[in-house]
Amino acid sequence: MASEDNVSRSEAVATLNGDDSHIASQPRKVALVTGITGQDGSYLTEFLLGKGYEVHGLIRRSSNYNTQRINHIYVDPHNANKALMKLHYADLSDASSLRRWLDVIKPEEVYNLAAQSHVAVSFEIPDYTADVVATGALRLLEAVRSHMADNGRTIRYYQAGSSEMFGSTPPPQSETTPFHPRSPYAASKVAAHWYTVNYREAYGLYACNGILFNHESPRRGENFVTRKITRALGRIKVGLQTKLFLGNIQASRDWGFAGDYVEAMWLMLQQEKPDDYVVATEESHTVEEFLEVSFGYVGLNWKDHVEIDKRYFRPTEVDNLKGDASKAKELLKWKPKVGFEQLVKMMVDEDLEMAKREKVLVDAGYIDAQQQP
Ligand code: NDP
Ligand code: GDR
Repeated sequence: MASEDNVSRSEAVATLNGDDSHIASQPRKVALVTGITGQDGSYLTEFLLGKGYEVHGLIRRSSNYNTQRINHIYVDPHNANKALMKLHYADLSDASSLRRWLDVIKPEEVYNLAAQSHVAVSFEIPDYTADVVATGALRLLEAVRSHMADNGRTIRYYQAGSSEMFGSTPPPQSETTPFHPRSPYAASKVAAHWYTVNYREAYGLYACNGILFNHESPRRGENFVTRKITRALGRIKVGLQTKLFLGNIQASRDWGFAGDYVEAMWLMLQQEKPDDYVVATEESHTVEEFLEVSFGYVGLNWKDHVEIDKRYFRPTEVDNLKGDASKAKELLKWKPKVGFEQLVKMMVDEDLEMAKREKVLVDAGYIDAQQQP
């Protein structure tokens, strides 16, 4: 059986030095997070640790370490009092692993963030995407249901839903807007959404769908458009790259900051009754506007560097997403703190620093200057 000992890598990670003895003396809530190694998983874990939780993350086996986003909060489990984030091998395609870890960990809250989350890639691997995103959510819901029934326990469940589910339905999109998914990814998220509603209605499970609009950060995966732009921009600025190839830059998205959005996930599980909520900034910008703000911030003109490449166009596109988050604002008392320009600048600043470090290594001959990350 896999255990956290298998994934303890004290030599590769920093330790937390803060004195948390005041928290350690209180009973801790226990959360289980799938997708903990992803963008949202890392922010949610930081948030929950800050609230005094013990956080267990399910990670999947990969041939290279995949814990870069959480290394800074990892503590060697031999340091038992301070190791409040624990990692276990599991996979959303492996039902037995999900049930086993629920039985061992006995969490109060489960956050299902794991997914093959790239829309364009879902057209390339539709079967796998459906297995992980749709059936994976069903496997986890069923594991939660059966664990609760067998152990007389209750668990609160969060499902990471997406604005992609609205697809071609025009904005503004709210909880009552009909879904019209435009990719295998989006159709799979619609299935996961309704599985979650069904488990709530059929078994009385406290289960919530967060319908989150795009949220970004310096930890965003490098092949999503915002990070692809800011990574390339940093490299262009320091002379490691000249061109950036993009697809449809007329698409509009409602972009918020991931750090703000994980708080909404947690708030959904703290209410009296389970429900579904849209989480969005209620402001929409095209990819072109993102280019203008980001390149303009460092004194460059995006038109000198960007080329349109047909391979980044999708068979069906989602043209315009803009959320109506009034329900979350009213009932969860949630609102975004970081605005569009601040988000863009935060990402550019971080990626410029990364590019400068990269340049030092390239100049010293330690790494090659790849044209495009
Ligand atoms: P990421 O792509 O950054 O992270 C996805 C996570 O899922 C990673 O930890 C990944 O592991 C894990 N994962 C992938 N496949 C499996 C599997 N078969 N079994 C177990 N774990 C798996 O996504 P985000 O953090 O951006 O998003 C979190 C969730 O929210 C996703 O479900 C996404 O679809 C959804 N969402 C995201 C939005 C956004 O704008 N970011 C908006 C709306 C919804 P590994 O590190 O090994 O790849
Ligand atoms: P999205 O994010 O599909 O909205 O899904 P992404 O950043 O991939 O695309 C946003 C828009 O930009 C256009 N685009 C490009 N996209 C990428 N990735 N690469 C390019 O070169 C490029 N050029 C233009 C796209 O066509 C699209 O219109 C994200 C994911 O996080 C999902 O998991 C999540 O559910 C939704 O956001 C909400």
